[in-house]
Amino acid sequence: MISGKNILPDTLRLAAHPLGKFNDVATLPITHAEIAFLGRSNSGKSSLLRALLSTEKPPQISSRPGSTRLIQLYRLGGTQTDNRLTLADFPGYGYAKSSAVFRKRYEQFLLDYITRREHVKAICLVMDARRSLGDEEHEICRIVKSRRIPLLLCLNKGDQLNQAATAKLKVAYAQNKDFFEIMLISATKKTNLEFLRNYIASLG
Ligand SMILES: Nc1nc2c(ncn2[C@@H]2O[C@H](COP(=O)(O)OP(=O)(O)O)[C@@H](O)[C@H]2O)c(=O)[nH]1
Ligand SMILES: [Mg+2]
Repeated sequence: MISGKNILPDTLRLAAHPLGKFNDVATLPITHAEIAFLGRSNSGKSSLLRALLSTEKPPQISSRPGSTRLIQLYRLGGTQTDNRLTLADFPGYGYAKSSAVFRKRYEQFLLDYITRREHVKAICLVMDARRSLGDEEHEICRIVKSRRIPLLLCLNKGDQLNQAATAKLKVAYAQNKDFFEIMLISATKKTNLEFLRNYIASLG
């Protein structure tokens, strides 16, 4: 697991152009290469993208779980036509108030995305570091593995863990082989984002 207190300076944020918000996989524009940010609602996906990207319409952060239900796309580089990596901010799953219909729809959405989009280069799973991997996360691991694309785990809100909890977490994930890389980060404090930033930059 990659952990540490290094803060990503704002000057290193990646320039990105917002491509818009989309309802479902079928309406997404064709892209050249893509990385998607998935995770439970409120885990900090949008905060993470805000910390990594410099863009005129940054993803909205909400303390109210389940408020973003659309896929929001960003293209690296200054303009819409740059033939570079696209980052997809996904809506979250698993919040208590969501209807069964929406949960079902989300599951389909994720499956569609992971199985149909040919140019997905990597998936980044964002999880509150205080939670453990649950059924949804194991399901995501299974689906992503079947496509043989790298799955990165961002354990977010690391700023909320004390030393003892951090040490425990490292032990808990030491033997885990499900992920290409595991990072203990804080999206709001912008700590330990260097690996992910460089990884994204390397994809295009
Ligand atoms: N303490 C702490 N709170 C965070 C962090 N990242 C996100 N949050 C908070 O978690 C809530 C949900 O964040 P958001 O990015 O909207 O999550 P999303 O639903 O996964 O997109 C907001 O209140 C954020 O301020 C973090 O690294 N540390
Ligand atoms: Mg969000």
